[in-house]
Amino acid sequence: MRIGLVGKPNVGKSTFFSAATQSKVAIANYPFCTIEPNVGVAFLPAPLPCPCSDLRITKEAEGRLEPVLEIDERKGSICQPRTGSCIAHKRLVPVFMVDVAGLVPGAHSGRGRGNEFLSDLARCDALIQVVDAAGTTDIEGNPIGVNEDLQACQDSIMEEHEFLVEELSAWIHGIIADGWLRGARRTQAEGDKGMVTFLHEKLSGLGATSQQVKFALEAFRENEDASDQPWDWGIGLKRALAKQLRRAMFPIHVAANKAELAPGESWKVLQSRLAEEGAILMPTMADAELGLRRAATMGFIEYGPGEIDFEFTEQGQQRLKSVQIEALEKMKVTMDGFGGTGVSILISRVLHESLAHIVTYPVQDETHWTDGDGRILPDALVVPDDSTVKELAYAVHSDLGDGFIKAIDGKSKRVIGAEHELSDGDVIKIHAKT
Ligand SMILES: Nc1nc2c(ncn2[C@@H]2O[C@H](COP(=O)(O)OP(=O)(O)OP(=O)(O)O)[C@@H](O)[C@H]2O)c(=O)[nH]1
Ligand SMILES: [Mg+2]
Repeated sequence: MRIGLVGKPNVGKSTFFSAATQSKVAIANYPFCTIEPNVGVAFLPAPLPCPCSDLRITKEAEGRLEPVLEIDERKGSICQPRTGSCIAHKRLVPVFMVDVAGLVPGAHSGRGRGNEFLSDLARCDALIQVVDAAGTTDIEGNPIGVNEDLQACQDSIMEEHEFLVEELSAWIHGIIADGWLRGARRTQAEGDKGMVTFLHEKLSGLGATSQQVKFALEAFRENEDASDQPWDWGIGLKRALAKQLRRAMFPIHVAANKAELAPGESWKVLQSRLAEEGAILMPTMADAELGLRRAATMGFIEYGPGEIDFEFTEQGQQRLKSVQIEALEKMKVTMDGFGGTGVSILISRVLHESLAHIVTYPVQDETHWTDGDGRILPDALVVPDDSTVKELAYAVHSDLGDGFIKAIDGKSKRVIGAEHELSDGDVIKIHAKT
């Protein structure tokens, strides 16, 4: 799964990215600080317990493992994740994040980083738009100080969101309008089925699936009076189609960032409008999240992603300066008001509520659930919930997909075929020609 962070310049995209992925990137209070996209991995808890809990039960029953001890730091987990971690069978799984350059009006026609920016977003399963909830920047990202006027903040958030939606639609429109006549004529014998094929071909480079295209065309048909033949459609209809394609291909959720500076709940209006479309908006404080994660890494506080509070460690109490402690104490109060910094919770909600997905565990040995080196359940892969075994094979490695012979379900030990649909928490051994 891949989530793109978008928005106008200087709103906190890189800060959000850095906090979520624990990677160092350039952050500064001026527009276009980021030019080349940053790609990183955020680790989120899997919805179901890690299969190492089943493995523990079996091993204990066979007398090969002692019951969990009080002092066990991993609280019973016995898997050996190559990336992420697992404590008390709560497995953290990878979700890819992309942080791109700021988007300015007219990007689809080449302004700012233009089309290149837009292609950085291709292949994202969902987008999180970071908006400036406190109106501290103009539409091009230049600092203008905190805006004390709630109405003005509310309006600027709406404007930011609408312009992103418009830019993405205009971009998609540009792609489908290119060669439209020829394409539309070519598919005329097949009706809408041919249209889906044509649009899918055009948009597959952006990661569109034929399912998404089909869905968009249906929504377009429901909303528009397009009784003419497609080659006669004017710009209005093509734009309306592009709008539906944008919705299907790039669902947009919103982080109302710098929330602690906002003069009130400036995001409420946009939040309720997005809720009607099934999109999520949460107030966030990316800067605070980044600071807390750093303090936790240095051992000054105890804080985990998504938690709504933190505690000072003994080392923190001894080594932090009093101004630092004061600042953190203040943050505690703010976090209490918002229910945390919002960063991890927003990503988790986007993953769980909007991207239908499951977590699967490929292994080499279906009996012991290990890889070639004896590591227990080394990998956890997040894949769409309708994925087949063969698609999983491709997700692991293209060679495994190309040479696919059969797979074995590690739980039931049954042989399963290429088209078998996977379930959440499956442990799978793939046999392939090498
Ligand atoms: N007050 C406040 N400031 C924040 C927050 N998040 C980020 N910032 C500040 O906003 C400024 C811009 O942050 P960046 O992360 O560089 O913004 P960006 O959107 O990546 O900017 P570009 O790469 O230029 O498009 C920096 O000064 C950050 O410290 C927040 O939650 N609250
Ligand atoms: Mg940036």
